Amino acid sequence: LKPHKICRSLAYDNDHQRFPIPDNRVLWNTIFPDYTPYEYTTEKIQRNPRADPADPLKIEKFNQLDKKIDRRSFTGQYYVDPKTNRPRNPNGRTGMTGRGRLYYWGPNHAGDPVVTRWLRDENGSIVYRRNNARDSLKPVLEFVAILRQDRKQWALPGGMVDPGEHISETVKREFQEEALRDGVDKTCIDQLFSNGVKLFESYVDDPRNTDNAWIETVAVNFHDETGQLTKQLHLNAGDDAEKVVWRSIDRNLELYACHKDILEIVVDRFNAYW
Ligand code: RP5
Ligand code: MG
Ligand code: MG
Repeated sequence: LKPHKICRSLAYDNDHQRFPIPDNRVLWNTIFPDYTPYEYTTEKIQRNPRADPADPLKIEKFNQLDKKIDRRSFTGQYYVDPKTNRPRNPNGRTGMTGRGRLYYWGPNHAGDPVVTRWLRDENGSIVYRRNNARDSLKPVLEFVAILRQDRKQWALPGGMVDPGEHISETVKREFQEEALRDGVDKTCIDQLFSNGVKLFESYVDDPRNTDNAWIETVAVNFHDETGQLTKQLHLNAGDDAEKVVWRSIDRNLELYACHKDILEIVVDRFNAYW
């Protein structure tokens, strides 16, 4: 695990400040006697019947599949405080306790669809680029990106796994909600989403993470080799997406959370330009 950084940046929902943590005090096994994190769970989460109860002592199945809620972590067994029954963020301190805006104590599972095709010129030929004269020319990939309403950052059109939902359903549903606003050619989308390749499953350095609640994601790649399938897609931003576009992939992208790391994996998969 890379040490998290984004979920230590101070402001949470503008007026809630995390306790500042120096880089060498992030891990739980470093001593930090002055550490007094800010406790925060939004009112909305506290009132939401689909979110976890306010008191984690009511939850018996951390680190297990709890009916329809998967409380297991990709990082392995996480620590749960025996007194409070609060799970502890496996990646270290965040300066905030409680759940912030997250539904569940412990891991909150998400899915990220990485829909790709080759970047083509007006004639339909694949575009090749190189970073410098010594590199070989490599084909350029593009992916479907959304502009997140909450942070005004470009991102993958991902979302949280619904209770009981399989990840393959999550990525397809979220893509339709955020990138197609549900109005689509169904056969085209079914075909595109019929063979996904898992790229990554991991803890995410998401700005909403706290010491007791965090996001983990599975990123799945759906690649349209000929570009014929995605030609028929009418991108249309919906739900928490403000815009949706095809964006070419390279090392200069600046994306939400760990989404750039995910794209680097897809670039490796196709030996594409970066
Ligand atoms: C990120 O938050 C995940 O990688 C996923 O893209 C997203 C899920 O949250 P919402 O889009 O539902 O807010 O950490
Ligand atoms: Mg969504
Ligand atoms: Mg989303």
